Amino acid sequence: MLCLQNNSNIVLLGDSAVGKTSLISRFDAGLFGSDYNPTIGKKVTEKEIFMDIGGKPYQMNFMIWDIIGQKGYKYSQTTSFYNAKGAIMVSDLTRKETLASIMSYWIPLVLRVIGPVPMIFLGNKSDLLEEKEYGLQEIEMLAGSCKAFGIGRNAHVVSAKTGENVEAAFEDLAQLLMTNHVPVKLGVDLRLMDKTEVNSVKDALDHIMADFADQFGKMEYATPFLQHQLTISRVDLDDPDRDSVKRFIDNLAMAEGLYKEAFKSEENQKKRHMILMHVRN
Ligand SMILES: Nc1nc2c(ncn2[C@@H]2O[C@H](COP(=O)(O)OP(=O)(O)OP(=O)(O)O)[C@@H](O)[C@H]2O)c(=O)[nH]1
Ligand SMILES: [Mg+2]
Repeated sequence: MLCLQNNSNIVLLGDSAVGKTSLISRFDAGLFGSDYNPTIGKKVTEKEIFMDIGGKPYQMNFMIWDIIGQKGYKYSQTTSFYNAKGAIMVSDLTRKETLASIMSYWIPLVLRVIGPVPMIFLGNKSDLLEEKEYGLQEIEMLAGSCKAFGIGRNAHVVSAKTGENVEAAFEDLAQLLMTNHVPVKLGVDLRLMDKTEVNSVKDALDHIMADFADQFGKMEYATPFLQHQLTISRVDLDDPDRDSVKRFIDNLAMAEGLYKEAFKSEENQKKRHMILMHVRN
């Protein structure tokens, strides 16, 4: 029988360590690891699912984007997901503040960058029963305020560790994407976004990474370079200090020197040090 196909880019968003990468790995490969390696830049996973909607077979081809989760890296985040068709908002059931930041940080960012696309809301780590700080009811309340972005089931309690509800959650998003009209983009000019909001060392680092990725072509290609340079410069993404970001700028310039003309990498280096000099803390 003929199968209707749909291709969709989707993005997982939520604070650091809520389990975005783990959910993708569970969904894609059925695997779970207890080590924590923060995601930097952007990684893409392709996965298709087959569904039956109203008696008709559907195939959904997902391109799943996993991006930097640290709050404050708005510019890098923005360049990573600006043409996503849907979003999975992940919070950690053992940390209530991660649910609050879906409302205060992640939804506003999505609305500003891509507009009101279908979203689903997951509370992850349901296996940690003893440490739970909230449950499905609170997630449903939050999801309820976003019903306008797609009608259907859009809240789940999940576990990347046990696999509970993980597949069902992705299927719900697929269903929302297939049955709801995706509104047109807001048309935000990403290059102009937040250029004036560089107030801290973290903001400066965010802009420097986004600028590097912008010149490199795409965030996903730039990711391995950025990751390596951040590691050798000993930058702590949660709380970057000025000296480590200076090392990062110099190391980036050295790396860029390998494939760019010398004057261009020097110009970049100067520009990036200037950005850092202009922030106070
Ligand atoms: N018990 C339990 N631990 C989990 C679960 N999901 C993720 N973890 C653990 O939580 C930690 C963070 O998981 P990640 O998947 O790396 O989190 P993330 O949201 O991708 O983090 P960033 O990339 O920094 O934004 C890791 O140590 C995981 O093993 C879960 O369902 N149950
Ligand atoms: Mg991650």
